[in-house]
Amino acid sequence: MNIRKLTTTLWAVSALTVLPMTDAAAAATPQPDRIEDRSAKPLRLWYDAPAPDSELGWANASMPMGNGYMGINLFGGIEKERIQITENSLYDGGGPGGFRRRGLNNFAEVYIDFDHKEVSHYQRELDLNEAVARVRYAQDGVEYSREYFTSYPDKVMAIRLRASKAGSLSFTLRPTIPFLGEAKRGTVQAKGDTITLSGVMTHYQIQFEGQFKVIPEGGRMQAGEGTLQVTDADSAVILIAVGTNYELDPKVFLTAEPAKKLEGFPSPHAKVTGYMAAASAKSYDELLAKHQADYEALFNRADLDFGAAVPSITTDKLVDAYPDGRYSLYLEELAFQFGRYMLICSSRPGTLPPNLQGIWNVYEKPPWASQYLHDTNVQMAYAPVFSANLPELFKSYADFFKAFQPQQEAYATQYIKKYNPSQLDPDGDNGWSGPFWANPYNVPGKSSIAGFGTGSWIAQMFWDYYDFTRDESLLAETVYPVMYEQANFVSRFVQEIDGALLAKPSSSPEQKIRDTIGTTFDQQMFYENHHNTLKAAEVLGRSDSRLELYAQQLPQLDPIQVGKSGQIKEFRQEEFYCDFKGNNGKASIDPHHRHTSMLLGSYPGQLINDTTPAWQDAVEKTLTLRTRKSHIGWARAERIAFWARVHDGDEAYLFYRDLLAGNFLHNLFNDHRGGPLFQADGNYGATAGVTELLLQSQDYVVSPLPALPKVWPNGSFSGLLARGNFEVSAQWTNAQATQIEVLSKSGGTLDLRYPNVARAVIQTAAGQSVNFVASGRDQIRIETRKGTRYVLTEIPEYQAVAAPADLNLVRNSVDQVELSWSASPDATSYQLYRAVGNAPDYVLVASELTGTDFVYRAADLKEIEQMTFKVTAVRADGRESRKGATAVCLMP
Ligand code: FUC
Repeated sequence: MNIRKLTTTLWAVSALTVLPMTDAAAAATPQPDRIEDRSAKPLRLWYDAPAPDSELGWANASMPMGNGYMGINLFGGIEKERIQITENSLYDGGGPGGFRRRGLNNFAEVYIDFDHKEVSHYQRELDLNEAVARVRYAQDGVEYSREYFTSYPDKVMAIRLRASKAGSLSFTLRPTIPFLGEAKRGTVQAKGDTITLSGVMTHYQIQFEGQFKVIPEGGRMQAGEGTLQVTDADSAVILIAVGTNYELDPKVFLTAEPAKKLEGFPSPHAKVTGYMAAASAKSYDELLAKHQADYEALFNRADLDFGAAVPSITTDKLVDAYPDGRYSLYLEELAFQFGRYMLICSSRPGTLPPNLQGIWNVYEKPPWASQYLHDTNVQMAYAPVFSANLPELFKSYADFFKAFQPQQEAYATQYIKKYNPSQLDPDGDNGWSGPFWANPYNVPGKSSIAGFGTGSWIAQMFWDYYDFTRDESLLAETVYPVMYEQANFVSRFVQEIDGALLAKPSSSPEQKIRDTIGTTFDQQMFYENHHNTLKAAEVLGRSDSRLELYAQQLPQLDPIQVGKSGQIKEFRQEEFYCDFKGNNGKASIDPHHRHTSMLLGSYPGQLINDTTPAWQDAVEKTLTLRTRKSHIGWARAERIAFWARVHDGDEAYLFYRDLLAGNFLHNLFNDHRGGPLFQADGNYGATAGVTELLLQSQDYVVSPLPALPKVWPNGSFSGLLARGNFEVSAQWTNAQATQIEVLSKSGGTLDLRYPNVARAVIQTAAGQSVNFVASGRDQIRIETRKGTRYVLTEIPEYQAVAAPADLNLVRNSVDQVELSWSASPDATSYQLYRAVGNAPDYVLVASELTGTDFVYRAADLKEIEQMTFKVTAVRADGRESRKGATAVCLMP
């Protein structure tokens, strides 16, 4: 049985059966907050009162919807329903420059006035299973219900208003244009069954239009001044379509004169009229069915279950209870799904990508102008797009990028001329340089706030677009050219300094020290893109002229520097954690800064992974030093993922908890830093972070449950995506996987890591036996067939070996180090490793140590300035602890 359909039916059934709404009858009626009445878990936000009709109500309590063409915030008002519409191209570029521009504008405020006041049994809900919102209540023995959805295939919002008694539905539809004035002119006119709202946003000469069509059943309809009044109807459908004359075209970015950017593009009237004509030719039920099929094809791909019971309290109460220590598992599941929901609402092919506020903006001057910020925020919006199995949603960004790329190519030539003129291609073949912020009309080029690494970070998203989908034509046509030309820019931009090829100037996003050389942010991003470009060229069999140069440059890009505190340095000049004072010796690095850009090689990058354990330990050390002090939403989300990548699910979970407790509002919008100030990145990032706890594949080894927190001992997930286009599901009990399933969507080699996996029963879903090669006890390789599902069961239990702790060392002479550590309860012996300087991996230097101290001597010690020691525990069964006790040893 399809549970989504059942949910709808129950609403419909209860809508008919609760009448008359006496208390006794109401009690006997299936209430939608009772999970026991349903066959499966509903994912929904629900409330027993409308969202307050205020700015705060918008941010905190309204229910977001969207189809890429429009974002909706729905209040569910009784006397006055308020539907706020956002269209991501309606942008006011006026006001002072940069971030201080006025920015994205509120498209429309739509009201539906009802003659309802003293109502009972009020409920509103946003159902994530179907992407449908509902409101219902009773008045004078009549039950009123409303249903809302935004359809991507039909490009409209549809609303159905119903009453349980014929002839009792009366309302006035009243769309308005907010913030009319010099910057925005427009009118609202009603004629026949349609209201047309149209006007011009003057700065960029954006023509906008919205059409609102009312289709009543029974009763009468009358047009007023920009209104449609319906009286005594049985029910009614309202359809909404919006648009502007914006088109994604390089010309928009390359044209300097604001008023000329959209010149020549047709008025939106024909387009919006076409959407409306096509949609109104269908019945409401047809529109709904098409919407559900489209949405569910994306949403139902992935699922998550920590065994939460569905709470009987409203979502606002659930959110409020969470910081009080009532850590609802349901909220933890819901927030994961909500980020996926928001991405589906805000990032559809053919529409603009999600900006800082996704596709939801009520303001005239939104925070940071609702732009696209490329030093973390855009990347975070897309952080879950591949891993949470929604790869086609990246297309909206890929198309946006393509439109502004020519402008970035023009900048690239300017920057090479300015910063490294000897490398300039006089014909302008200098690749493209990384932007910082962008909006649908402008990309202003370099900013010393961010560093040029933003470009390679963008290219990394493109690489992942291929790497998770393994679509070779996508690689050839879309992905590779972006990567190759980014590497082109980088290969000309870097300068040889102290034997390395370094960015100059270089910044680490948002740190006060700017325009220095070779920050880890820039170097890591450059390295990853050079590396991945070479890989992509290999897949495609390309031999383009600069590939050889990229290969030569790669080792000199020197991406990782380990500091004297054992940290990954953020600045090359840093020695101990955050001690670099800038070029002038006076600046300071914020040791608890929200940005942790030096760790991007660990996440979302691939450079630091399980094959580079010394770097992994340096990441962990850095995270420990960065502490939990930052209360910025997206930064908390990002740290879930960082901790997941170093396999510490419990620490990662604390950031998830902080985020849900400290940043999530009643409608689950992420509050950036109080205010509330809504930023969508923390929502998308929460989903991405949770995904990293459940599945990783950065080193091309598919790793289910790599960092499971203790608080989720039992559960399951399904339909997450790993590199190589493997769709993975798992079930676990007492923190042990009981079943792992991998669907090979492109064929190819599957490497899979899980403790004791080599002793599992491995079959296809059809029950055929599977040939595999084991590499040790914990890793297997299967040459998969495309379309085949591989099922692993009877995986022998595994208990992790506890690591030793508190490694102390005394280097009492140049060639001798005395080490001691606290015992592991599991150890029968210990192993000692060292990693010299910036080495990614350790070398084993002593084993079968039975005590908790050791004197280490080595002939080469006197030449070593800095190294990291690590002690691990070995159990009687030969198993070694994954983590160890580490300490940095410096020259005395
Ligand atoms: C970057 C971040 C801020 C904020 C802003 C919109 O500058 O450092 O925290 O998210 O973008």
